Amino acid sequence: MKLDLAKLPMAEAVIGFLLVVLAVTFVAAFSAVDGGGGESPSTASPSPAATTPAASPGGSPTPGGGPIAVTMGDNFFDPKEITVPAGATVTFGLTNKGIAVHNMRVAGADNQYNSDDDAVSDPNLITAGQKATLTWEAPDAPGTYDFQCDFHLVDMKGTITVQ
Ligand SMILES: [Cu+2]
Repeated sequence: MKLDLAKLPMAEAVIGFLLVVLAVTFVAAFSAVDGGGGESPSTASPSPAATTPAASPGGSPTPGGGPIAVTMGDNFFDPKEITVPAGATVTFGLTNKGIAVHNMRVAGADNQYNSDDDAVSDPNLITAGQKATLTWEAPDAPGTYDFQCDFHLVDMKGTITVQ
């Protein structure tokens, strides 16, 4: 009996305390929504997906402008047909959106691979998700010049039209 008498007021105190906490929490939550107090960090607008101005999309050649965006997939280039002005120094902005390792090699003015005038992406091995660049001096002579991925010779190739 003594235990019960001792416990009962304790239980009441605990329940009362919890009710007070509950009430305070409710009032605080309500006032936060209503008043929008400066202390509340939840009102700060979370914008994790802020629009980051990436390299100009579209992949359209921009003579004399920024890099020409070329996407690498498994196993293809997009675009695979590119047109640049004769004699121009063009930079390709490469992005490997595939899983496999890729690269880009442009046959030079002789349109032969692995001769001295090839242009190769930097870095030469572009892993999944990685970006790279390739700067190429377009020949003065109009024509069509081949490019390829050294790792996927059969199906990963394209042409650059110099005009
Ligand atoms: Cu490849």
